[in-house]
Amino acid sequence: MVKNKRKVIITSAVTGAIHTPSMSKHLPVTPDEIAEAAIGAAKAGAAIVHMHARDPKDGRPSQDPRHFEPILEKLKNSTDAVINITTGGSPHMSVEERMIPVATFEPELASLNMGSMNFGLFPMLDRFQEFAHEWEREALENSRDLVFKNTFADIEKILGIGNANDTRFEFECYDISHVNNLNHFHQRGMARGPLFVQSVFGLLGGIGAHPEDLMHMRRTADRLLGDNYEWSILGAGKNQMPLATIGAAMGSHVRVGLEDSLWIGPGQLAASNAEQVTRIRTILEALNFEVASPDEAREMLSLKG
Ligand code: KMH
Ligand code: ZN
Repeated sequence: MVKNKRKVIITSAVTGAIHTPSMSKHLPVTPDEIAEAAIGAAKAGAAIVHMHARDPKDGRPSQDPRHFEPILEKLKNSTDAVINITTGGSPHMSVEERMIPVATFEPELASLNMGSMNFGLFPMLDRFQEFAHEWEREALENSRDLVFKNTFADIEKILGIGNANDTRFEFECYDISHVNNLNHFHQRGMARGPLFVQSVFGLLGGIGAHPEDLMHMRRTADRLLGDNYEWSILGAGKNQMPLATIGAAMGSHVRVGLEDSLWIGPGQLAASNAEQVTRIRTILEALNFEVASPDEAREMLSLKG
């Protein structure tokens, strides 16, 4: 008897707000580039595309709906991938600014950061020194004194918008306490299952990226959330492929993309988001998993479609 293979959801986070244009010529910046990158990732096997926008003038992260609109328009006409819009924006923005695109476009899925943390981007100054725009260096320098603020009130506000519009969430947990916070909102009926838990490893200010960290996150989520969650893994930088592989072998979904890592190998920039999706897809298929389609992801996560 042939057994069904487990379906794994690949998310591609195509541009984000952490990396800056001078770090990689492959980082999509204009609406056209961002849309094309997401379409390429979806063609390569990503069921979900996690979207940020940038100001095409200088590549600065932007939550202005006018910067999202052409991207979303193009995506709707070219792919049925699930669109996941950020509420994280950039850690330098206020929560009010960060919520605007999700309130405006009412997507199927949105990110939600489950706690406050330090967000240390300054170590990237060791690797990158040449910047075309002064804001890039400033963003890295200023991160020495940066708190990524996600208070309980902030989380409640964002949950309120999502629940009013039937937008579900990718709950981003950068540390163990964030899983506790998610459990709190789940117990109160504000975070609705199946919970899509994105465990984030290897950011300075969050949990580390050792397999023991991953095990601890998994055990905590199992203990607190039981059968109510779908688990996904995101490793920052060089941790991207190794942690996605370990997580997938243990039953997780995976997230890749230039938002989380600019690399495809040591010292080798990824040429595109699609390249990272293809790499993880090859690994997943070698592990005898199947890649979930967008509709399969919708069903697993109970999205509105
Ligand atoms: N850059 C990721 C580690 C968000 O968009 O809400 C976090 C992120 C935040 O994806
Ligand atoms: Zn993001």
